[in-house]
Amino acid sequence: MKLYYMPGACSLSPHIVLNEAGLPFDKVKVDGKTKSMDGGGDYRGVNPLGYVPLLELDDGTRISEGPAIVQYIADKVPAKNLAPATGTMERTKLQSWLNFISSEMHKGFSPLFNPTMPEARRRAPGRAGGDEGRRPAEVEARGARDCRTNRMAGPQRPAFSLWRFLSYAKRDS
Ligand SMILES: N[C@@H](CCC(=O)N[C@@H](CS)C(=O)NCC(=O)O)C(=O)O
Repeated sequence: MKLYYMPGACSLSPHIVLNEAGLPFDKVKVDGKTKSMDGGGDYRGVNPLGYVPLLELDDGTRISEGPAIVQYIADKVPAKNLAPATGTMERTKLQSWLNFISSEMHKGFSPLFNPTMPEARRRAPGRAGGDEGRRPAEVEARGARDCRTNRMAGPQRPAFSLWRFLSYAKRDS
């Protein structure tokens, strides 16, 4: 398997999961600006959308989208108990969190870190009727509840969603 990644990007999430899985993998560093790959070549030839992460299997199959990649890896090593079994409510809960983080957080908030975004746009109210302000506290409470009830986290079952969240705060190298 081969993981295409950019330092400081959300590709850290599958990077961590691959390490937790203990599966052998190669990694290819992609330059975020030029899209050139370490070792040569244009990454857009691998993923025409130009973004990471992307996992390439040994048979050449390419999987994009972080939530799909981390679940694929977890399902390769069920004995590691990295994710709840497919078809269970616990798995559905995990998918709910992964989707929330990808759509509401990642794509919702990352534009705010774009230095070229005009200040007025940055401060413009959203269309959620003022709900944005109270969402962080509500989400935090829900996360704590899910962790307490061991729906998706526990000593043997690190929370993917937490990994995914942390990938926005940490850096690969
Ligand atoms: N929907 C994709 C989004 C991936 C994504 O936005 N990756 C960012 C890094 S965090 C990226 O590669 N950005 C460079 C670009 O879009 O050109 C996923 O969830 O995996």
